[in-house]
Amino acid sequence: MNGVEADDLVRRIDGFSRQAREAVEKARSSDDVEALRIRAFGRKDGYLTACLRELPLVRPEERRRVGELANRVKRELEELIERRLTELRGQERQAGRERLDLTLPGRRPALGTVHPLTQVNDEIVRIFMGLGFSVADGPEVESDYNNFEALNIPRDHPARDMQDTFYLSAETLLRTHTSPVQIRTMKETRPPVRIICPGRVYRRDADITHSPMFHQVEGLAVDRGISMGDLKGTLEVFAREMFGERSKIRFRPSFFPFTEPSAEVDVLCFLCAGVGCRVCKSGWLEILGSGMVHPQVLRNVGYDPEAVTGWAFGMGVERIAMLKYGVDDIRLFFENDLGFLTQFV
Ligand code: 2NM
Repeated sequence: MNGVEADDLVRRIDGFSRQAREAVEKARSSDDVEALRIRAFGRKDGYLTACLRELPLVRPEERRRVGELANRVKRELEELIERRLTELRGQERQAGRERLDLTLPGRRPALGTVHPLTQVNDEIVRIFMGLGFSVADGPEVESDYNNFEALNIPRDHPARDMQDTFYLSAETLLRTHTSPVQIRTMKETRPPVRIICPGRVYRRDADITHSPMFHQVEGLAVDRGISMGDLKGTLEVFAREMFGERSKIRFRPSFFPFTEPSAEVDVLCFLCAGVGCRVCKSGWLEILGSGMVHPQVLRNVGYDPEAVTGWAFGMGVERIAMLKYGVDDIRLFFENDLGFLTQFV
């Protein structure tokens, strides 16, 4: 076998070492560095591997010098490669985290829908605002006086039973209707008064058509010469706007302690036009209660029933919504089931 010149081998190792260091420093990716590692140390074709394989061919007295050089270059290059790999992998991890593809379609946020009770409430309010009514509100925790006494509901009236009212103490309760807002307004302001009072009310009652908390809109008009004819005309406009152009209403005599005379108001069924169907049965749908404000109620708020008259009405928002949308269980409005709620777009 031919010998190998020690100096020649040293020159090749030194030359490779310089080139390899420069290439590792300049490498732009960890993959490039891995490729350099294989070019240097690969078992088959690695440059330094090949140089070390030639070592036995160097004259014995020079082998040690060349061998030490080769091993130092190998150690130092390995260290350099390790350092550079750590550095580049760190940069690549960071860049991966920050990479954004701006051409991807955005994630659509789920949009909410307006609750059907809110829709119906807002529609009722809108109609009466168009007729010149103002919105009034008041507390849900009320005095027994404003909720009952002022409204001419005597101590022994059935509506006073613990069955119906959530009492907080002997004198305070959760309002059972929004009428106390009207009492407050009348006590504070002189006629003319034209207000509607939307809001939550509470009654001890729960089945498929009753919820312990529900919503009402009550209306009130007080002025000189206000008549039942004004009430009927106002409610006709309301019915046409709420239930359609061809709506008809009728008054049925009724009784409330706070109105005299009193009437329940029905709308001709908008589904079957009065023929009789699953929803209306008789052809008419009861939508609200109303009447001329009782003279005693007017006196209770400091009005003179000889000088002014007024009418009032009250309706349940849930009831109107159930009729309008054909919902047969009031609890659906309070379960927050999106399958139900998203049907009211
Ligand atoms: C109803 C029916 C009839 C009503 C009366 C009053 C007040 F305060 F003026 F006396 N507010 N609301 C009234 C009248 C409410 O609900 C079925």
